[in-house]
Amino acid sequence: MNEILEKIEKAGHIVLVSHPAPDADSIGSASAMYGFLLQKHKKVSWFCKSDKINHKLSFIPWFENIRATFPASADLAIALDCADKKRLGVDVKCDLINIDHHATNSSYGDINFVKTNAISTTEILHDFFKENGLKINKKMATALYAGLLDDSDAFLSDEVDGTTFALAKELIEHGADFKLCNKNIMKSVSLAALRLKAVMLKNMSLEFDARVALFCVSDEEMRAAGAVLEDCVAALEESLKLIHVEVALLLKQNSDFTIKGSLRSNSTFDCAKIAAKFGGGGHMRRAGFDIDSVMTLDEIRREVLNLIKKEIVV
Ligand SMILES: [Mn+2]
Repeated sequence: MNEILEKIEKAGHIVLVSHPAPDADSIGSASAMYGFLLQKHKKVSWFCKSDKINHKLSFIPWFENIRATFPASADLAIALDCADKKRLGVDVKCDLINIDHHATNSSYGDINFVKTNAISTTEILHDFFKENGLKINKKMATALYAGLLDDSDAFLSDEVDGTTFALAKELIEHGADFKLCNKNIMKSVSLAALRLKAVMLKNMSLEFDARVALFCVSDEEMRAAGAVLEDCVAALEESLKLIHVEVALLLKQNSDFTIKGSLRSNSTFDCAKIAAKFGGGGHMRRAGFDIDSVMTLDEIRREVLNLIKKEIVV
């Protein structure tokens, strides 16, 4: 039997882990696994260290079961879409299975099921269910589709090819409610997100002959808009549509004055390489990092821009 299925079989209480400030892929993959474990009549919990999870994702099955406290009685944890141990948001003491598609994944699990060529973690899970002859019900299919839709940038990203559409077709045949996913993930926006976008676009600066778009967002601006990190990312990604822009950088101040950095690119510029210099990670075209040093936002801005300058091909 597959070693992951063997671990699941033996476990008494399984906890699924989505990363803090989760996206549709981390929630979707955990949700699909949740559905599978319910079918197997397993005791299952779902942990995510975030006090405010993007409400847009609440349509994903079993979302209401997410908890911010890690259950002490769990004897097996399964991390979904978490590139490194820090992303778990908790020091996991029990057995740990790491299922992910990030190129920077540090193989931190007891079992590591990492496929960096997968477009989403939900693609890995779909293949896992399929190859092991496991039933994908409608709810699981919808959850898997949500991750695929979001991580493929609504089938617009460069990694998309025929297999992506074939996967979408298969999930729809399993009953995935793709219209519900479209409506919630692609076609809905909160008032907070719109208000924050206005502030961000107004304050955006263009660097290096307009090849880099830079956003600095203070905690005060976040609170005034009532926005969450994902709202910043939407405006960040939009700036890549500007004709000369290749790299977009966001430096967001957290309430404890630490800084969250997010990078996006639409060229061969390697975001993960820059993020790694600050202990972060991700993919070539999207990466992130956290800085909790005593540096000010201004100092961090200068340092990151210097690194970008060195990497950007002239
Ligand atoms: Mn992902």
